[in-house]
Amino acid sequence: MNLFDIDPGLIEALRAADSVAVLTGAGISAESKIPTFREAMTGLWAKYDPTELATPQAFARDPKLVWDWYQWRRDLVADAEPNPGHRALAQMEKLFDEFLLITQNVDSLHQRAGSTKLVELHGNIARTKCSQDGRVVASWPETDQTPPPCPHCGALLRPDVVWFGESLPGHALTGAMKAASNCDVFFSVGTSAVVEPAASLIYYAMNNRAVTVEVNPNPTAQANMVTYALAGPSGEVLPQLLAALEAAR
Ligand code: BV8
Repeated sequence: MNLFDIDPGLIEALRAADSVAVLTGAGISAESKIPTFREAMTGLWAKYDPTELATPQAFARDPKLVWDWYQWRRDLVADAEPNPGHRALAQMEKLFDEFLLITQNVDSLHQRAGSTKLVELHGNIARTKCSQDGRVVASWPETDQTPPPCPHCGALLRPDVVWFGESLPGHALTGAMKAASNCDVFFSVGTSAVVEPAASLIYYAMNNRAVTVEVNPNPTAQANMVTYALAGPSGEVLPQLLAALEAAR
């Protein structure tokens, strides 16, 4: 993907924009060597379907299996570094009066890249909470029990992420919907745009007549309705977009 591939119309729209919203999915962390959600099931986990494993039912049925899966993913995330795509978005937030990064990812890589104007729609794998009262637990006594018991009430601890069938954090979803409804340019980066309600945020932007942009090496079902479909890896496309924007300012 070369600089000239980025349509001057998109640069013009960004130059004129007061408000930008960006939705990201697992694809933006692919170049940080974190497998995307559907690829995540490699090796030991190849025989499980993530949409089956990331559920309250799976945790009730086999809490150790689910806890161990998240431990495996925590280790993947701990070894990962933000990539140029994460860093470009951290820069982009400084260029607009209003900017919100809406991530479906639970890997903290946006925060580690320096993004501050951010909502996490699906929680964060680094946080652990009590499965009974939802209270976040920062530490617990050493135990050979897996999952460990909550130090406050003894119920099982679980990752502080949103499982399928669970509601999203109200403040995060409200903030995301507001940003999508009011933005001049909406980006959908590294997401297969399948999981709801995140996948519907683009419609709020379109209803507000925003310019919409997809960044994905594999066009999604939404590719034929966006204003610009940038078919490339976000770790290359976003830095080039940022360079073109800064050159035009
Ligand atoms: C809910 C945390 C209300 C856990 C995750 C309509 C309305 C409401 C709900 C539903 C609905 N229809 C269906 C539902 C139910 C369900 C749902 O959406 N099901 C799907 C399977 C159809 N939704 C829910 O349950 C949500 N809750 O709506 O609450 C409610 C309450 C009670 C009862 C009913 C409803 C909760 C959903 C949240 C689930 N939790 N994560 C964890 O991580 O373990 S979802 C998880 O999967 C991720 O967070 C992410 O959201 C999703 C994976 O999607 P992507 O991020 O897009 O990743 P994917 O691998 O799919 O795609 C990667 C993309 O990157 C690809 O396109 C690829 O081409 C691209 N790519 C690859 N390399 C690169 C790249 N792009 C750029 N650069 C690269 N280098």
